[in-house]
Order: sequence, then structure tokens, then C-alpha cells
Amino acid sequence: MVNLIGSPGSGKTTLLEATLPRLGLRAAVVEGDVATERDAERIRALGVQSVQINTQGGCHLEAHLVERALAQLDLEGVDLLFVENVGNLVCPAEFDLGEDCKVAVCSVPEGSDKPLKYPALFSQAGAVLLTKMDLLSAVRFDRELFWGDVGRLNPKASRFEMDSLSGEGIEAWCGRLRGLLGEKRGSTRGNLVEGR
Ligand SMILES: Nc1nc2c(ncn2[C@@H]2O[C@H](COP(=O)(O)OP(=O)(O)OP(=O)(O)O)[C@@H](O)[C@H]2O)c(=O)[nH]1
Ligand SMILES: [Mg+2]
Repeated sequence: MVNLIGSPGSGKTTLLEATLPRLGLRAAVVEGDVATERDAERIRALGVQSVQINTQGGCHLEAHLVERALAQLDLEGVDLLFVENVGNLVCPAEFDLGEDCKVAVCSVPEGSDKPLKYPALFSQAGAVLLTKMDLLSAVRFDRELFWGDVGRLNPKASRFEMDSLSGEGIEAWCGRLRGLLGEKRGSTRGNLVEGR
């Protein structure tokens, strides 16, 4: 189970839309939002099972909410469960959902200073994803600073850059997810961190 955490609009659902058709694994998705069924509808449009949790104002998911959502999924034969947390760089990092890995999703237009400003997520993440790489030339983003700060907080996190609209960079991320599943099946608890 992978817990995707990032700001509103960082591209979590778009990342899933790019990932799920390319992954070659049976996946299911639990969507977390304050309100609406919109993200779960986007996932179901791909032919992938998805349950929406509405927190009605809550800024993060908690394990009991995910447990309730899981009861609505047919998990028989599912290889990989994604949880898209409520868009927020702060609170979701504080709550253990029973995931194998927290994944930090950050986008280029958010700015390169985010890891050190929101260290709890970046220091715990098994992987850090930088999305919207296609917008690099349109905004000021210091890649060296961003990845340098990620490295200082969490040198072992896997790092990925992608453009979810064109699909560039998605295959490397999918490969790591397949690796995670292999590690998980070969041990009790998988981790996206290379070599762990
Ligand atoms: N240019 C570009 N736009 C992207 C990319 N990924 C996502 N977007 C756009 O960013 C906007 C927000 O994307 P979402 O995937 O809905 O963001 P989210 O993180 O799921 O948002 P919440 O669920 O509200 O937290 C949409 O307009 C997407 O089309 C990308 O790689 N490149
Ligand atoms: Mg979303």
C-alpha cells in the first residue's frame, strides 16, 4: 500500500491516471478529499476500482477511515493499493495508515523551497516525486536546491521526475512500484527505498 501525499493540485490524481494504465499490475485506489467524488470518478473512468472518502473538513486521512473504505473494495487479486491522501503537505504526514510507503508528490510550480519548509513529509517518504517537469521553463525552480534539500532530509528516498501529461518519467516510477511489490512478496514489509 502506497500513501500519496502532496499539496492540493500537485498532480496526485493525474499521476495515478498516468501510472495505472502503464503499471501492468492489478491496483485499487482509495481517494481522500474533503468533499466530492471527483477523484474516484477519474480513477473509475480508467476501469480501476476506487472508493472515495470525504473527510467533511478533515485535512488528512486516518487509518479507521481507510479501513472502512477497504470494506467497499474487492481486494481479491489486487497487487497494489494506492491511497491518495487529502491535498495537504502537513497533516497527512503525521498519520500512519498502515502503508508500506509514504510518497511525497511535489510539483514544479509549487517552488523548490518546499522540502525544508515541510520537512516531516520529506524526511519520512520512501520516494519523492517531482511532477509537472514540463513547466520547468515557465517558472523559477531550482532543481539543485530541491534535490539537495531532499537529500539532506532523507538521503535514502528514491527520486523521480515526471510529466504526467506526456507520460515522460512514468515508466521509471512504475518500475520502482513493481520492484516494491517484488520486495514485499520476498519479505514481510516492502520499501521503496533502494536496497532496504
Ligand atoms: N503541465 C502539467 N500539468 C499537470 C501535471 N500533472 C497534473 N497537472 C495538472 O495539475 C492540475 C491538478 O492535478 P490533479 O492531479 O487533479 O492534482 P491533485 O494533487 O490530485 O489535487 P487534489 O486531489 O485536489 O489534492 C490539473 O489541471 C492537471 O492537469 C503535469 O505533469 N504537467
Ligand atoms: Mg486528486
